[in-house]
Amino acid sequence: MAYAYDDQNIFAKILRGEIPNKTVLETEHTLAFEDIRPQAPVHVLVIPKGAYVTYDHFCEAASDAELVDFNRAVAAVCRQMGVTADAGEGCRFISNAGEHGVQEVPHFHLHVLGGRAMGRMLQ
Ligand code: IU
Repeated sequence: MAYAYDDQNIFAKILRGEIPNKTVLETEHTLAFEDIRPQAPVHVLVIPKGAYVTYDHFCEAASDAELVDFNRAVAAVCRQMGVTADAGEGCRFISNAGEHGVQEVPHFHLHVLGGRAMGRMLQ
């Protein structure tokens, strides 16, 4: 099996500029924007500009430049939003994948959630 990317998904449309977004940060290979249904005071989605479906797909298929750019962008978003665990109160990173992960949008995205205590997820 190989990942098939649906270029009609909503984040592909955002990346093509067909749908507006509230951009938090943009780099060569990465876009970060506010989630439209925020689950916390800080709820930013960080996405690669490339056509990747899930986190593992991104890790498998992206170039080193894309991987580094994405991860540095995540760190920059956390700094910018004040949710690092050193200067701020920390945050939660989530990425849903596929059916069991209950992924709604089939373009890889990392949720950065902060600004409130998240509660324990794993027991
Ligand atoms: P998920 O990880 O695929 O389950 O989450 C998709 C997220 O994308 C979810 O938090 C939505 O609120 C968010 N979102 C958005 O920010 N803009 C949109 O146009 C749509 C979904 I559709």
